[in-house]
Amino acid sequence: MTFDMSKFSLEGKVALVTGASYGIGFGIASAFAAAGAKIAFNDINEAAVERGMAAYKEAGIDAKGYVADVTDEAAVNQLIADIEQDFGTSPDILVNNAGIIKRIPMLEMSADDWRKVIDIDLTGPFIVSKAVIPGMIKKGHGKIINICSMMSELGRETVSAYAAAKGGLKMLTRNICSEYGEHNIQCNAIGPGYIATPQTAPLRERQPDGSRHPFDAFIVAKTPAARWGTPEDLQGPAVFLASDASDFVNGLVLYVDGGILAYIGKQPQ
Ligand code: NAP
Ligand code: GCO
Repeated sequence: MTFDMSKFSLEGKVALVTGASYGIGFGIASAFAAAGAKIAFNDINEAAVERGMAAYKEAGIDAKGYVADVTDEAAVNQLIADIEQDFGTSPDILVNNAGIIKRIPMLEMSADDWRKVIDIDLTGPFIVSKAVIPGMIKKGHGKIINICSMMSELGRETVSAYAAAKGGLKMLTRNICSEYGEHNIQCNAIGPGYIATPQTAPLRERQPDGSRHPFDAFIVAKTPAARWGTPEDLQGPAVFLASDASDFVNGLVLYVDGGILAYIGKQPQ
């Protein structure tokens, strides 16, 4: 029995990565391009899309950017129609990456702030998945990758809305798997650990005395790899889940966390 390495190729595929002007989404889209995929991405405003286009161009990637808020169903349906127009086909691969976090103690969090996080981090992936699945059914194949989190498994102070959304996104992943697996659509998730991006920059800021942020030191002590992750750490797992090599993998949350979820943490010295 031989193994055809071309199963890891994304040649001829169209990938939509949401919120991918920078950060984890940009890293994943860049890996997909290297694996042969054509790249579409969206962001919430023209300025962000332009910044993203410049970054892809600098990386030698011919990506197309679109303005669309993932919580706006009409805008998302127009996004998919525009992609079909521009690429000649609907997305074969969707990465629901766009997301926000609000770090507020629950008793101080307004219902509006709660709703905004849930709307972007959970309802957004529902809306975008609903828009791309019909095209995947027509094609007879599709790959959906939801970007979950360690907070799909664990809570911590100040991130109640985010953890609830990412826990829900884990179950949405399993439900899309259950409902559309018979159409050869695989819906999986990546659960990044703590990754150095703008979203976590406040947790890594140097203190006024120049020392490391206490949370920075805490995460490094809690992670067997003894470091923060980078978007590059997520590229190989994302290409695997977007490729034919994972056609019998469905409903999985693949944690890419340096081992943090497996580790009780280093004894304080
Ligand atoms: P990031 O640096 O904050 O980037 C988030 C991206 O999503 C930005 O491009 C942002 O655009 C976009 N976005 C926000 N709201 C949007 C909306 N309504 N519609 C369309 N785009 C929207 O975050 P990141 O660290 O790269 O994280 C990306 C994903 O990974 C998120 O889902 C996050 O929850 C998840 N994650 C991150 C970590 C980590 O440690 N960094 C770990 C686990 C999971 P604007 O800049 O224009 O707002
Ligand atoms: C936080 C962090 C985390 C990471 C990530 C961990 O405030 O605890 O932002 O939520 O972003 O989700 O997997």
